[in-house]
Amino acid sequence: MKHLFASGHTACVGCGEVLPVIMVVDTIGPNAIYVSATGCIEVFSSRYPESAWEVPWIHSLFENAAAVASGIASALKISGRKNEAKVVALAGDGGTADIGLQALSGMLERGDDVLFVCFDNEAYMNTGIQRSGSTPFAAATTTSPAGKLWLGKMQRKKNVPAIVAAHNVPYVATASPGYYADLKNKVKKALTFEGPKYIQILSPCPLGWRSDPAMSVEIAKLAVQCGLYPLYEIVTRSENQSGFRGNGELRVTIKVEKRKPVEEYLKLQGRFRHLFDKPEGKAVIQEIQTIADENAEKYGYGEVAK
Ligand SMILES: Cc1ncc(C[n+]2csc(CCOP(=O)(O)OP(=O)(O)O)c2C)c(N)n1
Ligand SMILES: [Mg+2]
Repeated sequence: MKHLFASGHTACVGCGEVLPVIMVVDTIGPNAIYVSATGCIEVFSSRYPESAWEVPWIHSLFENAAAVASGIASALKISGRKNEAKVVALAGDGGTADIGLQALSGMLERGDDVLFVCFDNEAYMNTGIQRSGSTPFAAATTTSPAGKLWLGKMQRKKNVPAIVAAHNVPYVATASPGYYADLKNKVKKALTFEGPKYIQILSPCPLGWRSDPAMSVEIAKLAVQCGLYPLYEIVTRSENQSGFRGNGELRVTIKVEKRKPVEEYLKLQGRFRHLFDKPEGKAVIQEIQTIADENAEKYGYGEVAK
């Protein structure tokens, strides 16, 4: 099969971000126009004078992928060509949760016909692993280091899917490259709705997470299985092309009956190593377990398997 995102790109070995990019692009097919915010995706796909994109693609700024995508959607609408191409915005977690949040909120509130996909590698990776609003609690980054005063990031991860859902848009989902069928279903389903759609995909980064490049898919699975990255969708009361109408409730798509302890996920990543090396780390791991336990209660996941 010929991929619409071609080989020869410059993503790192084991990159857990290029993998879901390929999954998303192949699922959507050729009739789409893509907008990439500045970030790893733009950098590894478009080293001048080459491009990995076999479909129309525009690079925007770090902060305005949603605004550029809105403009394209409006242009298609006004020229009577809106059925010819889907408009898809791609951004990292920094370009979504932090600097791009204002443009994203505007796009959502106006109801523009765009699928916005956030590739959540949980830091600003392209510029050297700086913390973002989406970096999880206690992860070490270059701007939330582990040392005498700090044990990694002191704040919890921002819940962007909940912020998006608060705009009452047709479709919101989380996904993981560890669950390809689920990810594909969500992309397909999202595109059956007119208006703004949002999918946030966990994207393991061997460089920034200091993990084994061969383990990216396994880590993407473990995040779900320990309850730290629950997979769900929220369909609002809007109706899709086939007459399907959501009830606005959150639906868990990957159920986890027996949860893994968070240690199993954390210990594979150097960004959490200080929690195992320092005596104070034990209480922090317990705090992370509490976050997973709270998620389990909220999303109906089972107990931790002993
Ligand atoms: C206004 C502005 N500030 C800072 C930058 C530098 N910059 C480019 S990409 C980036 C981080 C991107 O992080 P993220 O959106 O998470 O994508 P990733 O690289 O992790 O895939 C930064 C800080 C910029 N391009 N524009
Ligand atoms: Mg990032």
